[in-house]
Formats: sequence, structure tokens, C-alpha cells
Amino acid sequence: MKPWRARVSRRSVLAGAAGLGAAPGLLMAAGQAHAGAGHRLWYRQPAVRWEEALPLGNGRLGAMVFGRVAQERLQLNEDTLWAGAPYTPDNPEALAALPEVRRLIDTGRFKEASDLASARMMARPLWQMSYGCLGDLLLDFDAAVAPSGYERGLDLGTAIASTSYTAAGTFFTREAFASAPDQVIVLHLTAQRGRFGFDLGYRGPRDAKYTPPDYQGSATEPVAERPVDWELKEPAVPVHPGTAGAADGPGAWLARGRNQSGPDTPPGLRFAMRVKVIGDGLITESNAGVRVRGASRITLLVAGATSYVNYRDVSGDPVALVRERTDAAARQGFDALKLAHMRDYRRLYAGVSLDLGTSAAAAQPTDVRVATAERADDPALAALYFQYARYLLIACSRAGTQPANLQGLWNEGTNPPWGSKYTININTEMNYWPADPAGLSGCVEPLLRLVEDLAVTGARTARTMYGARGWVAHHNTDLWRAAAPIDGPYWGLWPCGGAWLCNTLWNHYDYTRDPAVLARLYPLLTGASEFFLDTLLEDPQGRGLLTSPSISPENQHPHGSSVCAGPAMDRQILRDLFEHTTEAGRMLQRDAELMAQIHRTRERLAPDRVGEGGQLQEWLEDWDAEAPEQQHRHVSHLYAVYPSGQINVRDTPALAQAARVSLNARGDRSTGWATAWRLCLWARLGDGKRAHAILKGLLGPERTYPNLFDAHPPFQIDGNFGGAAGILEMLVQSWGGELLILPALPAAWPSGHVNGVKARGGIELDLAWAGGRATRLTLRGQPRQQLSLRIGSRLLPVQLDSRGRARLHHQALNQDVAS
Ligand code: FUC
Repeated sequence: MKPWRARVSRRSVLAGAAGLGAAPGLLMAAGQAHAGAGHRLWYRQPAVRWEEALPLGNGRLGAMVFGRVAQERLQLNEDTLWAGAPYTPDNPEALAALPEVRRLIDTGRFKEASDLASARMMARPLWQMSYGCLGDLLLDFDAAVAPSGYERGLDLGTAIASTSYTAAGTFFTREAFASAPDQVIVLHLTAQRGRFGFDLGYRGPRDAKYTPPDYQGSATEPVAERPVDWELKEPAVPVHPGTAGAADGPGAWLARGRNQSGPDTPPGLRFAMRVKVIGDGLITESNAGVRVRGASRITLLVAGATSYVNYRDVSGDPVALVRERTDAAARQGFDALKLAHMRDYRRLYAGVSLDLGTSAAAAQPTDVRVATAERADDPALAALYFQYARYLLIACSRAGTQPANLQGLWNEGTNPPWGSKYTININTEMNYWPADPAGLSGCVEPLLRLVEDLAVTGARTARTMYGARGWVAHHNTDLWRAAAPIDGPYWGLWPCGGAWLCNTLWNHYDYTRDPAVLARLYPLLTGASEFFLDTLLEDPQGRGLLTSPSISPENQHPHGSSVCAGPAMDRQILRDLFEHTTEAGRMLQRDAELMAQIHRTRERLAPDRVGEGGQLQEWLEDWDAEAPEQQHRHVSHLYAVYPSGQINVRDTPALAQAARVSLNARGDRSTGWATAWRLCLWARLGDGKRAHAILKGLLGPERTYPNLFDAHPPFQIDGNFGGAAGILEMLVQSWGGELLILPALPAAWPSGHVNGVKARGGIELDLAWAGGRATRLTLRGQPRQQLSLRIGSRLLPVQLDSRGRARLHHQALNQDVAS
């Protein structure tokens, strides 16, 4: 089998995109990359900044690939390498302070309530532990010559990153992927008509300075216009003090280290990274690294692990793991590893396609498309962004791994923004918004496991800090499943993080209708509900049951604090939580009395209110117009519109109109994730034009980095996932017992198709449209399953056939259109 063919036929390019048809070792030819543009990011220059490098991941192990010529850099991550050790942050003083904090809130002394909560009710330590990184592998090449025909890319169809160029008459290729079946990162290098050599070194976890929040990506410096430094090398500074490395058998090198300490918490984890080099040429190892000379074909196999077993057990043996994994991979060899990787990856990625039309911009390198996204008409970039989000979720959240954190899996140093933790007052939930609709139900399992852990740690928090049954989690958690309020009352004194996670998981159940998920969810839902049965308070003015103390996430009301009772979001989240719990109880025929109590409590939650300005009130009081930050990024009180469906254009038009007023006041542009939320909200409200305008801003250089990572800024992955959910929400929606076809289709996407996406009730669908009208709809579900389709203002009942299929053509879909 030839490892490389310079001329690639159209057929084999497509086969490459489709995965298994392609010969292992096959790369796309330079200049032909755009043939697979629907599934490919590509560039004409190496990555200088971290946000230009291309991410690989098998759910657990991640790498950022820079594709540099004089020195390749693989920046590594392992999803359990966090700071600290198992710890208990619950503050026993909180229980005594609770009645007084509530009393101060009741009497309008919000600032004093916040000060008292700050002194007595916050977690100890006040901050959670940060996610870290596994350091870098640096390959210093022995002959660096300015190349010609340079190209690098990431094929989403195969999850393989590639780099190719010619230098001094030699044609060089590199391919890299993160294998889930074999638990290694693989980097394969070849040379034709020449040979190469390199020195492989390792740089341990550093306190890398993360990109400052005012970084504007290619808005200020289009990457394509920057002079390319082919000689660029980063200094191989010594590995950090806690890390030691040594030769570890033929062609192998092993690093061992300890994690960082965290706030008031000693380091409790050991980690290991092993790289094994196989191939031709002379391969020699020393304690400094591995040296390769005179090679034409080399494969690097990289494994990383920590001693983390679960949030209370850190007794694992990472050295044994990385030795086993790299040695087993070496026995298989590159071609077998690549084939197994593609087979495994395609199982998750294939099956969902999206075509929103194309334009001249689609032939450009990805960084150029981002730079021009707000000006040029590039519908295919939206489709690429959607598929990239699917790629990213597969890469950072697989059954058995940690869930996607604030940066998914990818983080450069030991001091990431917001600790790269799990912020559960929006960000973690948003990470999973597209999972089920976009056909990736298989990626949700880590979130379910995280909530199972939180239900244990959060029960201790509920007992210790509130004297309550059930479990609670506030606005953040970490690898150690800390559940107490952190950072300060302004951000942390919010008891609904666990409840929102439960609602997110309920959606997962509702899309899949998997009884095993329902069974695991039930105790989590009842526990989350019980906490609120014990802690909800009667509003002194008789408006219903309220949470107290709480906040409307991170937004200050006009009375000197964010601390308050009964913000709209809490009441909305609890309405969903209680409904999901009783629905689960009913289906499983469990705990009838408890279910009746939960149902009665739900009825007594204070309802949503419309304020003087016609807006949906963010707080129980009509404070919105005087709140200091009118364009605040969080739109917490619009939770009821999206992701929930409590407020919608069909059943609650007056509240939906109030939500529009609130959204208009907040503005369309915000941080990355907050822009994506606005996109989802306008789509849910049926305004495709507005949603599309917001999407263009999200895809532009101020909110998207050259590697298509979302820019909060800095990089935060939630915007990628929220953006993908929003794109799909413009085409297909599933709420209120209906399946909505093209509910917010913008004029900019007159024709297209989306195949393999999901709707509630275990439905899969393929949809095509032309001239802004649906032309074909195929539904797959259970035999004889009944559905309500909404197409425009028309409701169309459909029953699937005995095989669980239905096909609707143009005529049935457009009966109201005069022919
Ligand atoms: C919440 C947001 C911030 C940021 C942080 C990680 O606190 O308000 O914008 O996304 O999470």
C-alpha cells in the first residue's frame, strides 16, 4: 500500500472524508483541501498562537497540534489532571447563619445579607481546584528549510490532523489523531525522496499565560496576512520542578510528576506521560529525550494518565497504564491503529449531515473565512461550525471520561481562565445542548456520572449547610465534585446548579427514551427535588414559594447586591425539575406520596411576571429597568424560553412577547456563550432573521478564533456548543409535544438539507428544503408512533408505519401553498 499519493482523485478525497474507504496513510493533496471543505479546517501556515493549533481528543487525552516546520509542538492534556486532592468544602457555620441571611433578604437589606453570607456561608476553601495540563512534546527537526506547498488541516470526517510540505526536494507529511480504542495519541511522520531526523523533548506543565480577555483573534491581525516564521521554535525550558523524565526502554521516554496544589489543598495526584517512537532510521533514547536520525517513516505513540480513580480515590497507577498503552499500540503499528481509530470515530460522527448552501468563501482557508465571516456570505461556514462542535464533543466527552469542562479538554497551562472548571449556572449545561439533537446521545454519559457524584457530595452540602434532605450544588464544581457555594455570594450563592443539570439530563432522556437512563436519573431527580421541598420559603407578600438566599446568576439588582429571594430563573428551573421528577415517578410507579407532595409544591411556586416596561421580570420585584448592567451577558430569566419550553409562542404568547422585550434590552452581542444563548432564544421565538444576524457575529473574528474555538474571550468551548444548538434550532425544534419544521429558517439559507438529527420521543429525521419550503421529510421512530408536525402555522398529525417510518414529500408538507 502506498503511504502517499500526490494526485488524489475526487473519489478518494470523498472516500477520505467518509473514512474507511481511504487507504491508511492517505492525506489530501495540497490545494485540494477545499474539496472536502464541508468537513475540514485548513490553513496555509503553521499555528503560532495556541488558538490557531488544531485540537485532537479521545474524550480523555487531548492534544493541540501546531504543525510547525522547524519544531512540531503537541500540547497535551489528560482530563483528570487537575489541581488538589479529594476535599470537603462544606462550611458548617452556614446553617446557623442561614435564618439571619434570609431575614435580612426579607427586610430588603440585601447588601447586609450578602456580607453575612460572605463571612459565614461560603465554601472553605473559597475557590475550587483548577484543571491543568500534561505539558508539551517538542520535536526539533535537524534540517529546517523554508518549505513550499505548506498546508495543514483537520478532517472532521476522520478526526485526523495533517500537515504536508516540500522542503529541499523532500515531501514531508504528518498525520495525528487521538485514538479512543487504543488510548494513545498517534503522530505519524513520513518523508519521500529524502530523510529526516529530530530530537524529541518534553516540557512539563507550566503556568502558561493565558490569552488576555481583550484578545480579538484575527480581527486585529488576520493570520493569513502575517509573515510566516518557518523557523519558529519554542525554548525547551526545563520541565517544572515536580516533573522528572528518563529513558524507559527502546525508543521510549517516561515523564512522571505530581499535580499542582490547589487553594488550601495539597497535590494529591501523580501523573505519567510516556512516548514511544517506532519506525525506520536510527532511534536512540537518553534521559534528555529520544533522538531520531535518517528516518523516512516514524510513529510517535503518546499516552498520559493520572492516579485518579474517582473523586474520592486517587490510588491508580499511571506509570503502569502509560507503559501498557504505548507498548500495546507499538505492537499494532500505525496502519492498524489508524483503521481502528477511524472505525470507532465514524460510529459517532457519521450519520448526521448538514448542507446550508455554499458560496465562493467556502474555497478559502478556514482562518480567512473567519476573518471575513461577518461581511461575506458563507453559509457553509455555519455548517462547518456545526459539524466542528460535533467533532469537539466526541473529542472531549466519551462514555467513561470526564465531562466537557469550560475548555472541553484543551488547556495550555496550570492557571486557566476560571480554572477551566465546570460552571453549572450555564456553561456546562450549554456544552450539552447540541448533544442529543445533533445525534451524539452517546457523549452525554460523563455528565450523568458527574451528577451521580454530585448527588453524593451535594447531599453532604445540603445536610451540613442547609440542614436539608436531598442534595444541592451551587454554581460550580470540579474534578472533586465540590458542591458548596464558592468565589463569593455575588457569584456562588445560587442553589440551582444541580437542578439545572438534572433538567439537562432529563432532556437527554426525553430525546433517547432510554429506560436505563431513566432508572439512573430517578434518584438524582428525587434527591434534587427533596432539597427544595425542605428549603423553599413562603414569600412574605404571599406571591408563592421562593428560593432564599439565591441570585439571578451573576447579575446585580439595583439594591447593591445580587443576593435576593426567588429570582425568575430558580422558579423556572424548579418548575421543570418538579415536573420531570413526578413524570419519572409516574412512569416508574414509585413513591406516590412524595410525587404528590412535589406536584403540590410545584403549583405553589411564584409564577413568572411581566414588569412595567413590558419585560419578563428577572427578579420577583420589578427591578429590571434599574439594574446596573442593562446588557448583562447572562439571560437567566429566559431559561423558560430556551432551553426550557415553559414560555413559548404557542401557549404563553404574552410571556413570549415579554421575553422579546427583555432580549431586545439585553442586545445581540455579548461574550461567546452569551451570544450563542441569544441565538438559541431568537430561534426558539421563531425569528430566523435575527438568529442569523447573531450567528454571523458569533462566527466572526471577535467571537471565533482561527481554529474555530469560541472566544468568550478568552477561549471557552460553550459558545461552540451553544452555537451548534442554535444552528439546528433554526431548522428543527422539538418542544411542547410538537416537532417544528423550519421554524426559524433565515432567507440566507433558502435551500439545504439536514439528515440524521434527533427530536424528542426517540425520533430521527432527515429534512430537505428548497426556496425556503420543506420538500422532503423522513421520520424514523417506533412502529405506529404518533407525532404532531408543525410546518409554519399548520399542524400535521403523522403516524409512523409498522416499521416506524414515515416519508412526506413536497405536496404533503406544503398543502397551504398554491401550486
Ligand atoms: C460564568 C460567566 C462568565 C464565564 C464563567 C466561566 O461565571 O458569567 O462569563 O463564562 O462563567
